[in-house]
Amino acid sequence: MNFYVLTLFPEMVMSGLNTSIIGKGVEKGLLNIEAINIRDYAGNKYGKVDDYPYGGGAGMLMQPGPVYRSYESVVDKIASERPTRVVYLTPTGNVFHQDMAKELAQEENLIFLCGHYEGIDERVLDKIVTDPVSIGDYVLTGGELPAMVMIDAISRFVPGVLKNEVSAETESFHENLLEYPQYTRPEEFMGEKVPEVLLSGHHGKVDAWRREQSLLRTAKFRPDLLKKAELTEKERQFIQKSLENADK
Ligand code: 6GU
Repeated sequence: MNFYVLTLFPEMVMSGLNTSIIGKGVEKGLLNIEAINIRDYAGNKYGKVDDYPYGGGAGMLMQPGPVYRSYESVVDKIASERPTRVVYLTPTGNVFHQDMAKELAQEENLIFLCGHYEGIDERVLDKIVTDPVSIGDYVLTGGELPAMVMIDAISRFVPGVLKNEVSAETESFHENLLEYPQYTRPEEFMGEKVPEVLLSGHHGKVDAWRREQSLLRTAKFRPDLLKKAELTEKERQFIQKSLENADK
């Protein structure tokens, strides 16, 4: 899968994605990440890419020309029949989530556009952006970190990137339930023992305990997710009972 990031800070994007599992994915040739410096398409000898907003107001805006030319350079390079989706990182976009990561991972090529200053001239956004995306309700100084967050989450769904393929699915947001707690050695840490059932070697009991823990955690920390989760009647009753006991 190819990721093309249009940015004023290419080193930031590249240095953040060359380590750990994503870096391995690049080494293995499963992922290709390229940062394109919008400033290289400034079209003037000063590398100036921003200007004052018409109508006044605080700060500077990125001009449409350099953004469009950097985009064109990528489109020419991809030379695909199919139009390539362009993700614009903006706090006013649709909020990113796991299903969106999974869906975007089906694409062969993705372009990310990172804004800076107070934003980007609307006309170029209208021309090229297909997917405006936010990573949550807070404001960041630029789109680079959100682009890196998205590339990480999407890459986990590219076959071969994760060692253990099942873990792309059986993780924190699978089936809209939070992940159960996990333990490794030592058996006792600062007086706290690993739950007995995990040492029992009884897989059926371990699975049942983990499922219960997922249900309890989700009910406690993310009750909003439970509405979307597929639960048996028995499981719904189990949650109801445990919530009643917690109130006492
Ligand atoms: Cl995608 N960009 C910026 N600048 N701030 C954000 C964001 C994106 N998502 C949340 N805050």
